[in-house]
Amino acid sequence: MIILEKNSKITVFGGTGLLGSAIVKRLKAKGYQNIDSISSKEINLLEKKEVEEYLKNQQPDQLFMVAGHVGGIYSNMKRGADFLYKNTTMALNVFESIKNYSKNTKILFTGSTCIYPKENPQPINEDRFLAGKLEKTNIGYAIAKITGIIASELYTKQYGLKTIAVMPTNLYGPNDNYDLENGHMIPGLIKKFYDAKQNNNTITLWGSGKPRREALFSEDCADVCIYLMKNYDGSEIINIGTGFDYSITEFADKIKKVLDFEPKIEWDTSKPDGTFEKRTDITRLKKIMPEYKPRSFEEGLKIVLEYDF
Ligand code: GFB
Repeated sequence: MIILEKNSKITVFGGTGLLGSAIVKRLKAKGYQNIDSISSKEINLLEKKEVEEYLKNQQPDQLFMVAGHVGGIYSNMKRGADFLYKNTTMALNVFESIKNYSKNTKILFTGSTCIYPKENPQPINEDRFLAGKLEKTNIGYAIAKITGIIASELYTKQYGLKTIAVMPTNLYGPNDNYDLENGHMIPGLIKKFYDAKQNNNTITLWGSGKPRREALFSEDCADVCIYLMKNYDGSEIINIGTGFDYSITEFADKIKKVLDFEPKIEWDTSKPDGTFEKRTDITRLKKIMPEYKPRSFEEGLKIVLEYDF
């Protein structure tokens, strides 16, 4: 096992994103001092030469590979080819470059719960990986993440790389993307309700309101990633979810309560519902990290409102 020490040389690819910035913040809070947070402006992970150069020179002890081209359901649907190409290329560039230039680096690769089939017994356990047909709205992203997971497995088997792969559920938190068209549902709802409260507007939400989602606070996910980097070396993928989910309508009700504002809501049913439900089974994670206890949505929401609004 490679030990994550306080003076370990740690790189975070995607360090300015939602999860990456949370990992950097939590690493610093835990006393890690030697952290290199890399954004796409510094190193373009689509350019293999840039990735190789960085790894050849830096040789980090640990690498959190949390960079990605991400977005909500609408953006995934409209630009599926970009999601496929960019996420696949970034993942493969990183694994191949690590193999060639920095073999002692331990990598944590983040997949996503959208790698699981569209239909599943709930909650979804990790054995559902590759067990059925995928949801169409985000198939490009899902296939790219599946490629990354398989790369993690095969590069370990063939070249002895030190990799672990985790599957975070839907995340939200400080520093989220509040773009109403391209962002995810949780930040989208928060922004719509917040703006409507300022202007006393009607709100338009998408779909039927019936699909169910988990919502994991980014810093809770970051704590798990750091814990697993330190304590887990297994080859099995691990869900990072909450174990509890709500319908979109229930999320809207919760945001209403916290903001103390009751707007008129219209539903745009021309927009897709996507996967109906994807509650994660977190038994495997709890066995490794018994103290894991994700915070409630209301608690996380209050922090986001303070930080981002
Ligand atoms: O977070 P989200 O965009 O993506 O949530 P997924 C989509 C669900 O929320 C659909 C409903 O049922 C939408 O109809 N929804 C309601 C809204 N109002 C809104 C709104 O204002 N904005 C948005 N965005 N949705 C993502 C994948 O899927 O899951 C990602 O697209 C990733 O690639 C992530 O895998 C974990 O949850 O459907």
